[in-house]
Amino acid sequence: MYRQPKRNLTTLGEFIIDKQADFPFAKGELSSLLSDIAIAAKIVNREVNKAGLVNILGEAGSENVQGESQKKLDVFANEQFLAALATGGECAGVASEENDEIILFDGASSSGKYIVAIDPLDGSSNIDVNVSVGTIFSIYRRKTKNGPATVDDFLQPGYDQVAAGYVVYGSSTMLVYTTGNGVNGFTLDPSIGEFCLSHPDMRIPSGGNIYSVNQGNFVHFPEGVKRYIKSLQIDDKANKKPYTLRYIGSLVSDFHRNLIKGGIYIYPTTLGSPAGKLRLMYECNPMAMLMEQAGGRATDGYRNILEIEPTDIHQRCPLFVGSTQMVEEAMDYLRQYSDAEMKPQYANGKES
Ligand code: AHM
Repeated sequence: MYRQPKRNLTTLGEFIIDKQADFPFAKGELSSLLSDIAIAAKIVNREVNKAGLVNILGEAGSENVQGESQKKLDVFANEQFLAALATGGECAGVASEENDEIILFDGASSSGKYIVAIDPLDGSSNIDVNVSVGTIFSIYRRKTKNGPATVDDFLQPGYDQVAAGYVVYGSSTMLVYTTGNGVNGFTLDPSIGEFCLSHPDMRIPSGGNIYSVNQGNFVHFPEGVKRYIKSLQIDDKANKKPYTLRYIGSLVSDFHRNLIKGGIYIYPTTLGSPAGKLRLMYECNPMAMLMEQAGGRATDGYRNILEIEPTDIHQRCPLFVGSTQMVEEAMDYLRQYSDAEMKPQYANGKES
């Protein structure tokens, strides 16, 4: 008789199918969508890994919607994710950092149940110096039932996300995702070409001693943020201060480290960017869902990120995300020291 050998390895594909069994009426569309994203991520990973070897570095000669020059890998990553989602049939359209307007798919995909917001290659200024970059994605059930999706299908608050995740192309490549039932991390084993479960049920420590912020902008920060940062730098051994500053400038990498070790990532409003720098729909919302699912917090300094009603697919938003105690302490400083003008300027739904 065949004796099945003990196998400790769970691939992402097996895990997704296994989880789908928890929902007897699920038709497997979300599972397929996640698998499509994972396949595109492997292709992007292959190119990121050889970025120094082939002639793929440098400007692609075009500008993205934010007026930033695009690197070739941004363009490549965008194309890969769009192609994977367009052919999968479950996704009706995509809002991408690289495209001014939403992209709507035709054929069978036009009636797909889901829409995706994505930053195909976040932190792309780090590519040509061999520093980790990432992909961030957010999945919603579309609101309209028939016909092509509309912009309104995309403008849903973060609490309506059905899944969110990121891929970090780092010293090893990981895909971390949630469908609202905890956070699980998978490391790509290049020898078999599979993401394998390596970080089950990820939980962020409630406190930490790492803070991540672009301190070069300190002079332009709200008073509350300045005072909070100063409070982390005092000599106070009993409270493990001064804390450690770690800032890669690649949201996915900074987030990933803080998720594992405990810490806070801050990108506040600044004098020059009164609504912050990061994008609500494909940077802040997915990270906020992941962080809440891992037991942490994500706010704009005053309110929960996931409650914000978006009015524009490329809307900006300040971000305070990480260990609950740290985020709440930062919010206390903002409430105490920052006057109303420094609140993010989209209170009436409009970014200024
Ligand atoms: P990008 O989409 O142009 O890559 O910008 C997003 C990145 C984040 O990954 C990172 O946390 C932040 O911008 C860094 O900004 P700064 O250079 O202003 O500190």
